[in-house]
Amino acid sequence: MKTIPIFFTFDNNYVEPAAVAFYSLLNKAKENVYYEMYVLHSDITEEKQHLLTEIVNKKGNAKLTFTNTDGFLNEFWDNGTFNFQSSNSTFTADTIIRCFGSKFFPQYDKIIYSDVDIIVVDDISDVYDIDLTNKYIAGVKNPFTKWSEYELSHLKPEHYEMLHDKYLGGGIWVMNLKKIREDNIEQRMIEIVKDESIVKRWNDQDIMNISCGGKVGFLPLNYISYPYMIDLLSNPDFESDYSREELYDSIINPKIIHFAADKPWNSNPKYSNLWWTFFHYLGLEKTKIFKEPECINYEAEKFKKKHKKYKNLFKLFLIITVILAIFLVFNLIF
Ligand SMILES: [Mn+2]
Repeated sequence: MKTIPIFFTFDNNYVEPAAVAFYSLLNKAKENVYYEMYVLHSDITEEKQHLLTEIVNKKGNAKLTFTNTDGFLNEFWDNGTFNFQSSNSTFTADTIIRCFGSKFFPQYDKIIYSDVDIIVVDDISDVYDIDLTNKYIAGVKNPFTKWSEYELSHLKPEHYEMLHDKYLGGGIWVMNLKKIREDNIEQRMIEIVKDESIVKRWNDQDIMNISCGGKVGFLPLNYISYPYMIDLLSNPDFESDYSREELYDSIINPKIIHFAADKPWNSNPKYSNLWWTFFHYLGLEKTKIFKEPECINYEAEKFKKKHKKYKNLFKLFLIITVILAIFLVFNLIF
């Protein structure tokens, strides 16, 4: 049996997406894989914790533990030194807690961190074996830095110089907790959190990338398959650090679908139908983060309409047949 620790950080609003993520992860896990799952949070209710535990227990190949981190980093929030320059309105303290896995998991030398705006569509246990010698972390390189200047334009020149071709995106990280502790990277992270001159446009990603100083490893792009990559590939001007082969492979052989931009619960990105299928299968209920009423039903509605059209045609055919039959019988008798 291969036991793999993995942790997540989200708040009470993200329990339903997390339920989909958890179930999809365990559903695709190989038979010899067991996940030690951890949630770092500050406000998830007992009821919602129970809901997630039930879903994890359903598959039986994992154990789920909740850790309340309330208060951690508060000093940086309350006195306003945290530089809140974020394009992401749902960004909370729970977002940067994920950088501090080394603090919360002293029992592990290595751990996986994963977002919950995902669907796992293949076994991902292999990522845990990546060689992290002399590296603090491994993740998927941001594939858009060549294409869009905005991705890294907020970095200081020295940070840009150091990171422009190795800036890790979010979604999934394998963290070398041992080396992070040995080299006291936590302290560096806190300094970056405090430093107002460092713009944290991508929050946790900026903190992690800058503090690790480019000592990072890379996972294949199919560990973070972006739903909108299909459209980008049809644009002849699109360029990326990833090869054409890798870009296409992320769509053809995805392991994790990452709804990095639009989310299925408040928009309609590609693969929304798959996400909603998990949602309904697990008997989940919509909460206040759900903006779009029923993204899933676009196709279903089309099918219904088509079906109705044929039903009406069939009715018409029946009526004509009956009239013809009456007419025939009438003619035969008289
Ligand atoms: Mn995400």
